[in-house]
Amino acid sequence: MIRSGPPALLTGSLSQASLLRLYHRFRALDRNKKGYLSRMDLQQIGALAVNPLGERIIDSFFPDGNLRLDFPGFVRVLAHFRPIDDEDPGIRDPKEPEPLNSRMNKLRFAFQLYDLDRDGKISRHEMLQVLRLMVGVQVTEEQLESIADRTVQEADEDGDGAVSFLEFTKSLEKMDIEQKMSIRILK
Ligand SMILES: [Ca+2]
Ligand SMILES: [Ca+2]
Repeated sequence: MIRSGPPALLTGSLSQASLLRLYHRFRALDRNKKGYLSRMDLQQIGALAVNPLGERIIDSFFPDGNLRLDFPGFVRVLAHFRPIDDEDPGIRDPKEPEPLNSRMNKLRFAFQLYDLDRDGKISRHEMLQVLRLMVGVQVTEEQLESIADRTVQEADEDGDGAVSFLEFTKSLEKMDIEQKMSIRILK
């Protein structure tokens, strides 16, 4: 018997076809056919395994200490990583919510990977923790600390010693965040 498509849910701007592909991906990752994904299931995703922030990104699939990721949750988080459609004319109904893969939402998502205690600011300590994940072992702790200091100082416009979301967006303005946050999770 052939099981039909994914359960009905609010899909935003996702097409039926990409939703179906996501559903197949979800079922393939669900190794024991549990009906949900665990952390271990997500750790099989190659793009996450090689991403220095992979574990942190996996955390974002499991808000509030949940251990189970259902299909709607999977779609919601993955939407952040979808490349922005080049053909998107950029004109949309203002009543429509902003698409999850918009630049602003990608920035917000990136920001919360740094902001561990969720106080709305990236402290020097939080910056240091992310850098530690991202750079190789050949860098000494002292070098890391000075990189963290410099990164925070460069972004910190109001001089409170931490990076607010606004400061974060400004310092990344020239970076191609869309490119960097578009992780191929679909094969
Ligand atoms: Ca913080
Ligand atoms: Ca600041």
